[in-house]
Amino acid sequence: MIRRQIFVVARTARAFSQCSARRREFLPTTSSPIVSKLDFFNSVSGEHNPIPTYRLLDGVGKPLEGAELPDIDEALARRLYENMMLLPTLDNVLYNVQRQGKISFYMTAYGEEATIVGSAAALEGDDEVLGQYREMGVLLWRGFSLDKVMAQCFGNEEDTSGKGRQMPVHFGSPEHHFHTISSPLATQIPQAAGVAYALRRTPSRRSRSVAACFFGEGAASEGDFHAGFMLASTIPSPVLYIARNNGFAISTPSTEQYNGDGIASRGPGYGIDTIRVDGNDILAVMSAVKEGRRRCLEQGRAVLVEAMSYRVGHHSTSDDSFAYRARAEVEDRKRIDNPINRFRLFMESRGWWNADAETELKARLKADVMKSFKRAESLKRCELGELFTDVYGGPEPWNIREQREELTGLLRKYGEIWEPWRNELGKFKNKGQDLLKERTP
Ligand SMILES: Cc1ncc(C[n+]2csc(CCOP(=O)(O)OP(=O)(O)O)c2C)c(N)n1
Ligand SMILES: [Mg+2]
Repeated sequence: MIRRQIFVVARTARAFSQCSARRREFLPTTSSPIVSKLDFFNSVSGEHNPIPTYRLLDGVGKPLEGAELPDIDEALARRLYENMMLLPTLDNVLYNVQRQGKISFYMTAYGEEATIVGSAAALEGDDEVLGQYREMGVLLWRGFSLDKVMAQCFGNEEDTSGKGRQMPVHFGSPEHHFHTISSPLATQIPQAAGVAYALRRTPSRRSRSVAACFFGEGAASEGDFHAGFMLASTIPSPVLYIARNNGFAISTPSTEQYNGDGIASRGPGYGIDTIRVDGNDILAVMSAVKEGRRRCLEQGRAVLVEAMSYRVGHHSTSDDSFAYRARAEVEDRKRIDNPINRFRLFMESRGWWNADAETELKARLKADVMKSFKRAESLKRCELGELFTDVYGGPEPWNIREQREELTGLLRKYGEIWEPWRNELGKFKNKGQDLLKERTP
């Protein structure tokens, strides 16, 4: 008996010594090689430390040596460029409109035009998009009209996103497969994992559609980021995460948001194929998102694209970024690495663009935006009673009924006699009569 035990111990010891010598044995639940060197690590692999940034065009729009450009002809290039140019045109007008007090709030996408339009162009029109709030360009790419943009921001009677019940820039459109933006950060990340799972479970969409989820590097500090990535990692589904790393979360620079190598370094921790891309290079963004999308569908798994850019504008109209960053830094970034200029130079080098085309485009976009703005300004808000419709599916629940009845009671009391209420009611279609007409319960 004792001899037998000695034999077992000896055999185990021999196995251990062999395995550290050969370094090819594994513990039962991993494929981790055994090593005898005490070695902590802080990167996923030496080869990718730090994680490289994929780029195709240099700062003056010239293809890098060996760069494989995506399939692009003059028509597509013009479409990309026009869509990028539309964003600052809209932003300039709507930012000023907010300053005049005509809309309550606004957020610009200055500096992120290539990230947004390049991603939009690489997706299919019916891929489900879950955005954060700077992704209006995806909707515009899909044909969401300027009138609809204005209607949402003004919250007027033509607002199909939310009947004027949402803050500006909280767009949504089932027709354009664009899920309504919600203010609480990062909620879209686990939701996207769920949407992608639903796509996989739907025979007509399986292997055909992905859920594309945009989020900022600041939002990635939320617990929901990890919850979402965990879901996507363990319940495989075609979700394409696009992290817009623009250097800031309101006033917090990205250097204070993480101690690792950006957001990309987190992908491999969740077993997710990952790439970091120059977000100011529209062709690189297109290629990365296209390939990311292909992998999502081929493997039925999540993919992460981290697009590096710089938030040129203030965070929103509620922010003054010069309180926490130098004006000169912003001006430099705008000049040195401007995504729109980079692509224009590329187009010019191909003979696809010139100064006349630029002048014509700027005038046309400005005129289109101003026309929509003036129209939106002249429209009324929805009927006041719309405040209470379709908040939930099905019949009106008791809590909504109570709130509607309370407002109706207050309108009866103050609607006509108190000037601020009278003025406010004048902005609604039918001046609140739809509620007043209702019988008192
Ligand atoms: C849960 C939650 N916390 C805080 C906020 C306030 N907030 C709105 S935007 C923002 C910064 C987000 O930064 P980032 O994700 O990098 O997006 P960016 O604005 O740079 O596009 C914060 C803190 C919020 N909306 N929701
Ligand atoms: Mg940010």
